[in-house]
Amino acid sequence: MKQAPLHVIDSHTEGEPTRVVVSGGPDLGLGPMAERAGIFREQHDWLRSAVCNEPRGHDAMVGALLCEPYEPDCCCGVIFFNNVSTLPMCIHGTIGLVVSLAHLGKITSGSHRIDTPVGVITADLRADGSVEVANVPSYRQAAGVSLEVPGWGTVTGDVAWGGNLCFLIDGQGPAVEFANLEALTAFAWLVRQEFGKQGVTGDGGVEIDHIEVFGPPADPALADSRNFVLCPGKAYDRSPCGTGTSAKLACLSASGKLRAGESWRQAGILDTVFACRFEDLPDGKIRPRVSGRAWVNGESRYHFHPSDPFRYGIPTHIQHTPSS
Ligand code: PYC
Repeated sequence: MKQAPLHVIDSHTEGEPTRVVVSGGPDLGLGPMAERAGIFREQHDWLRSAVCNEPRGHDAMVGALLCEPYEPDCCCGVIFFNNVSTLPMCIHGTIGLVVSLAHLGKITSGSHRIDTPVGVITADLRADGSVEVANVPSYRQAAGVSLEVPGWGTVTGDVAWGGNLCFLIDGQGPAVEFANLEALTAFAWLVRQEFGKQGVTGDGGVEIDHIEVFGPPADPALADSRNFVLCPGKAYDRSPCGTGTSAKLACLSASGKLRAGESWRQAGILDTVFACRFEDLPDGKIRPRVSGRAWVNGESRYHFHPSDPFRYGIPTHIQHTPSS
């Protein structure tokens, strides 16, 4: 059967790209978003690879498949994915999705509920174009987890859920500076591999696949902290990573360093900033609110010529075991 062209909108959120698949995607049924994400992973991985891998994409690309929602009162559903698999959640991608939907005239300023595989989130598109996302409940799963990392000795950090499962390291590893991108990537990848080798996972066997390294901000007047975040496909997040920042807020809350309603400005490695706060939830978790800006910067139709050997992308060499 001939594959229909895909219509995609490109944007970047504080530097990190999002590619929204607006139409032409596969029929995943009308079940809950987690079920549809499973069908997408198992039966339609070609779309993920066609959108995120070369020659159309690159390792940092995050895709967002626009779907009909399952949950009532949502404006849409979404499945996020990257160069290696699906992502349970993506905040920079949500900000990119909202700005893309506004660009298409599908939504206007105001509050919008969005259905995702890990729960309903709310995105507020403000008059100034910025977007605040109220994320899924986030929490610290473990504090002071240590592991031996070759060449670095004992590395200690916290494990926290912010829509993706993150390991947060503060003050160890290479200095968090743009000039150290390669060293930071090598360090974070070693940490990630060590978790794999030692079989250390989060609650329910979920893979710890976002590694974050924190350091002081370039300018304390503009941010409270600067991070480097290595995503599951070995690409660093160009933005401050919204799920990683949600995990950070959960750790700050758990250690009593930040209280509900207080502001946290998280800079990423490009010194772009997410402005954040959180609410306490009755079960001890928090609801992070992360705001940032995105810009639409492209729009395409993808064609799939049967003679093109790379119409479904060049498979990545990065090894990854999807856990959700
Ligand atoms: O902003 O949550 C995020 C994110 C996850 C992976 C890349 N960006």
